Amino acid sequence: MSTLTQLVDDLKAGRLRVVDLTQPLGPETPVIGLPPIFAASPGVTISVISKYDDRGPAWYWNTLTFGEHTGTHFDAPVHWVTGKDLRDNSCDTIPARRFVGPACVIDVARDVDANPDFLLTPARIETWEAEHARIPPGAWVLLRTGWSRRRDASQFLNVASDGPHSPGFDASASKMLANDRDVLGVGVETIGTDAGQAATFDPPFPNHSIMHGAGKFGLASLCNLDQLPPTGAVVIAAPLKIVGGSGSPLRVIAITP
Ligand code: 23J
Ligand code: MN
Repeated sequence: MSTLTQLVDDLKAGRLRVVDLTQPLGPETPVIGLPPIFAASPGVTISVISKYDDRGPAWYWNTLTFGEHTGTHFDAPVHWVTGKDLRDNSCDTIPARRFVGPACVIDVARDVDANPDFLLTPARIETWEAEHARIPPGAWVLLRTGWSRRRDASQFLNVASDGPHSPGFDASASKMLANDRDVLGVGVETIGTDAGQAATFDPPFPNHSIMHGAGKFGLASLCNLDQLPPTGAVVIAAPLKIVGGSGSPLRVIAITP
């Protein structure tokens, strides 16, 4: 039997499952708040073109307005200045092969419960690798923080007087994953792939800076990571083919035992 015949059979028999790692996209979707000196991204607007009415008697459709980096979304290398001159760095030019890879799920939810500013370190990645396997080239590394349990926008954004507080990556961990492990990219449950306080880090937003400078991707606002094993799932994360696009909302699908 071919691999794909086996895949279809296993899905049908329930030996494999499809897990949706995507949050709903709508007017309630929270948007990232950057320091006020920077331009803001708009929230989601959905307006009806027609709905079985005099504007279109037999059809319903909407116009959508939102920033490319809204809700569950993909970050392309061209999103960051460090990736602006790389080849195939935008949503329309990245080869589709690079949207599919094995998932390595690193569970730090308990650490994040104790410290919302938790940062993943190389030591923590090595501990995970000692327990599971070395992160293979071309993997999606998914940081399971439990942050998607925060349903309420104010809890999800977690903004204090000194800015947002949410977990992310130490710069050294981003370098290890991008350069030494050659991942496809990283995925997170938070609003962006950098920690809430990352505007104050050196360099600012180190995960974006390092990942995109190395031609790697980001996935933000994922959910249901608690339904994935540490290894063994395959993730498909294919953005809209926006010409020159820096990112896009997308449906992220995992196939898992
Ligand atoms: C622009 C500036 C900073 C950040 C971001 C965007 C994102 O998180 C994003 O969605 O890429 S941190
Ligand atoms: Mn983004």
